Amino acid sequence: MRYSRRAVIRGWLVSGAGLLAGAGRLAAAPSECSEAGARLLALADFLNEGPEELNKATGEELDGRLYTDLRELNPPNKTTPIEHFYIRTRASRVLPKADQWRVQVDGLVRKAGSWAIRELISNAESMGVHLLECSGNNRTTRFGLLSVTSWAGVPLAKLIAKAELQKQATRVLISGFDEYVTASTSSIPGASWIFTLDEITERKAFLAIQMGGQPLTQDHGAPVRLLVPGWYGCASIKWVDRITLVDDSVAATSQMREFASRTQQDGVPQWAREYRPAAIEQAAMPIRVEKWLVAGKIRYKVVGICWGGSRPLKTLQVRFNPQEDYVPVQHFQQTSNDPWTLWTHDWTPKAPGTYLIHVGTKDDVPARRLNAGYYVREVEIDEV
Ligand SMILES: Nc1nc2c(c(=O)[nH]1)N[C@H]1C(S)=C(S)[C@@H](COP(=O)(O)O)O[C@H]1N2
Ligand SMILES: [Mo]
Repeated sequence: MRYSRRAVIRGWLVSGAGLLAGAGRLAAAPSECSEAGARLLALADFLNEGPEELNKATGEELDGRLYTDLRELNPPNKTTPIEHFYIRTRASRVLPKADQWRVQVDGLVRKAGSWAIRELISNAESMGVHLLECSGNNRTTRFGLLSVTSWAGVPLAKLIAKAELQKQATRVLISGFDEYVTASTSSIPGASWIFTLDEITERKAFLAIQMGGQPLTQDHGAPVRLLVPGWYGCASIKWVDRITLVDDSVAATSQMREFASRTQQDGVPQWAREYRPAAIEQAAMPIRVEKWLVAGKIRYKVVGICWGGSRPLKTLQVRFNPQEDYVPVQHFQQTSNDPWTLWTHDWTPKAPGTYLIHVGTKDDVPARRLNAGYYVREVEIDEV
């Protein structure tokens, strides 16, 4: 199928057919089909994924969330609108003011000191487009704890180097402001993570002060947050107020222990040195199933993403229901692992019914969640 804008707009206007759910709320048009007379009829909604409201911040402080509506993602635009970027914890009601904020640098350094926000701003540079995914992202949140945007900030390695490390310094503890008025039902307060100095350099971790071309919002960690590209969000500490150089003898933080199983550790590591990098392994899933009328026939088109991992995939395959065979995803080409890559696949189901869509790869790469069926999504097809 090829695409044109007019067909979609028409398709959008006639939407409302049987399996349509939520499409009317979408601001962005889905992919566009230019075959003569092609018309988008509806979006098939994913089943059994929980009733969460999308693209809207709810709750407060540690229990505050915003789930991104991934169905809106549409090429060539590959980023999440900034007001729809997911939020895993909302700002504290007692967060100190930005003009008094300082980021302290201490521990095993020769020049302990601190940075004011305006000093960080004047050292900020563009940091590129990066994906962030919460390690708790799953079906019950419609996989909406996953977003992409552009970032600006200061490389963490640069700040650390200015403090002049002592010889024993091998790791860095990043801590964020974490005092709240309300008690949480879902999270343990106390946000900090420990990295090796090599991890900081390899991942090009940075202190972000801008996202999507705008100053960070409080919910996203203003006045300053950490971003570790390619790692789960739990390591990207928000409201950073302290950078402490430490050695190999330090214990894992309470935040690291809280997220041990979600970042696929063996048990709950006691020491930072036993903790494996919280890197996102190769992942992929459908984000939208479009129902089209093309030359009098019903056609479906699956739009999806792949992300995570550390080298671009050669193969991506998709299977509809466990009884069917995997087939190669038709329109897939990956050049980089961060941010996500969009793919599409034309699909003609044999009969109405519910289908489990499983995306996988034949490449030999770490992909535990993907291979375990963690990102499988289910759709109902009402006519073929
Ligand atoms: N200080 C602090 N930083 C934090 C958290 C937190 O609760 N407190 N949550 C982490 C988690 S679990 C995730 S997934 C990301 C989410 O960042 P976002 O809300 O800007 O998307 O922030 C991380 N940084
Ligand atoms: Mo998270």
